Amino acid sequence: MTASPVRLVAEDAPDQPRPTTELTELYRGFEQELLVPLWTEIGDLMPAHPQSKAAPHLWRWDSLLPLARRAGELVPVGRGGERRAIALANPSLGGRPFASPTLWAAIQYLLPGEDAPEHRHTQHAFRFVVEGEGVWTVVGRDPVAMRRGDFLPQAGWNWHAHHNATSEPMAWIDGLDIPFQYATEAQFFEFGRDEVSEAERITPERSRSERLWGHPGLRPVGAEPSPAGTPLLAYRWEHTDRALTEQLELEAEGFAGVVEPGHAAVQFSHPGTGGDVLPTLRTQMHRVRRGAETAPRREVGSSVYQVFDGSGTVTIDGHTWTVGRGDLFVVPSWQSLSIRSEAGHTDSDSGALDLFRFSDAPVFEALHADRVQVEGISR
Ligand code: GTQ
Ligand code: FE2
Repeated sequence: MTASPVRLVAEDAPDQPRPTTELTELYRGFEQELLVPLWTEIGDLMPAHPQSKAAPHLWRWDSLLPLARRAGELVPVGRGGERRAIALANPSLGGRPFASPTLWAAIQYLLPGEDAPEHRHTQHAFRFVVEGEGVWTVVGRDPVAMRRGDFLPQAGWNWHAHHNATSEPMAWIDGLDIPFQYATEAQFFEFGRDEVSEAERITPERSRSERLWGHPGLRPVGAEPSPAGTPLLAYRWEHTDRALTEQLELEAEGFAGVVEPGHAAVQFSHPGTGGDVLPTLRTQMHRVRRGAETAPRREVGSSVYQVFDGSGTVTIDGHTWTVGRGDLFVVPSWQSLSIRSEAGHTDSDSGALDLFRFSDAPVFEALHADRVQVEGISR
């Protein structure tokens, strides 16, 4: 890992005159008038490449889940706190509940019969389910079932609530752009109704959004979705899994389509625009064939990954961790990541390492600030 830049005391900045009484007085003058010269700050402000304040870090599902369960026993869910969500706090971000400078990642837990009350906010959000089922997330009064492998986006400013309609507790992960909107001071929030009617606490197999928008390559004529967020509220595992399986099959048959040898990936997309599902968040599912390893790659912007299935090792800027189902890790801006799929227990037929990924890439692309480097090749 590269050392973080040192903030220089004025006299130690490069090419500075010897300290004199006059110079000391000059700096005192700057301080009194609330002025800071560039030459003492430039290493931190304008580094040669991004020097993330965040650290790479791994959170183990086996540690998170028992704590979420315990929170289920001890902490009620209701108005005010709104959600029993426990956020990953990057060890280098001062204890703030930020996985990276832009990304929020949390484990949320809901007991049988519980309701997380209705609210809306400008922060864009999604749910991803690594295990279990039984919760319906109700977005714009459309109840959407959540099951293992499903990805459920929910664009900012939509009313939403969650209810557990079964006899089992359920945990899942939330991803939001909370730190990004915190930094840019762009947030709005509103409480919804305190109680929803019994008629709304229904548990349909298919949501209205899926019935309208969930048909591959077919868009309903006459529906005008907002380009700011996908109208499709659930991306089901059976489709994601099949897409990845068929990419790798095609590779084995000698046809193109994979990211790199042994590595297939799909991006969740807005069915009306083909762009990202959410304005600030990019979401993907990756599958690395057993025994394969991805080329070290660095990107502007940060990512959080959750292992969905399989096992292996991940190396982020020289730190290597072994990973298994449910484990979450963060890749800070411009730190290189490579993933190696290794033999281990899997439930799936593929025996591969499956990873869900979310990142802040759309922000950087919108600003033309995106850059990628793969094994020394710049793009
Ligand atoms: O489920 O609505 O993890 O509003 C953080 C903020 C989840 C949610 C979080 C939220 C939610
Ligand atoms: Fe919310």
